[in-house]
Amino acid sequence: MKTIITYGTFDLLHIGHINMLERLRALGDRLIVGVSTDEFNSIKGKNSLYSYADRAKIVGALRCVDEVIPENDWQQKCTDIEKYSVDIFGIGADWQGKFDDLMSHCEVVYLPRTPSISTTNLKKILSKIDDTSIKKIKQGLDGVLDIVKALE
Ligand code: C2G
Repeated sequence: MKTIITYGTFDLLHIGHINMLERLRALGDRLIVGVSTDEFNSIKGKNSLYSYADRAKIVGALRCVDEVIPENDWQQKCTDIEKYSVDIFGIGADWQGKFDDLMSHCEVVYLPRTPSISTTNLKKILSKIDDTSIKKIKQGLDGVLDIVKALE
């Protein structure tokens, strides 16, 4: 039984997250995911749209995920690796080298990220749909409706 562990915020779950988790799961038999709590996210300078409870539930619902635990701080990785008898710690290459200190506890792998998708970009796109844009969209749709009515 080969156990893999990874950590992340996993807010607005997208294909990049899914690809990473599936690739990590394929390295062994059990994947444990530490989902960052809301308190830890503020320490990380991140403000997630979904609460910890929702993000943990969403990640836990994935077939490739066997167990979800809360990520409360940077230090817990060493104890988690011992506690869950972890063989491989894995994370995206955006953290390249940052967790090499864990190599004394288990194998450490950095996997390439999925290009051109991120929660930050999704949030930017979603935030663009402001009132002005909605008004413009409505005007456009009203115009189309007028044409359709004129054709009747
Ligand atoms: N990821 C990816 N491709 C993307 C976006 C994210 O492969 N396009 C991967 C990241 O590299 C990471 C995982 O998905 O391995 C989760 O990413 P985040 O939710 O952004 O997690 P992060 O805030 O980096 O938290 O202690 C470690 C931290 O908790 C990591």
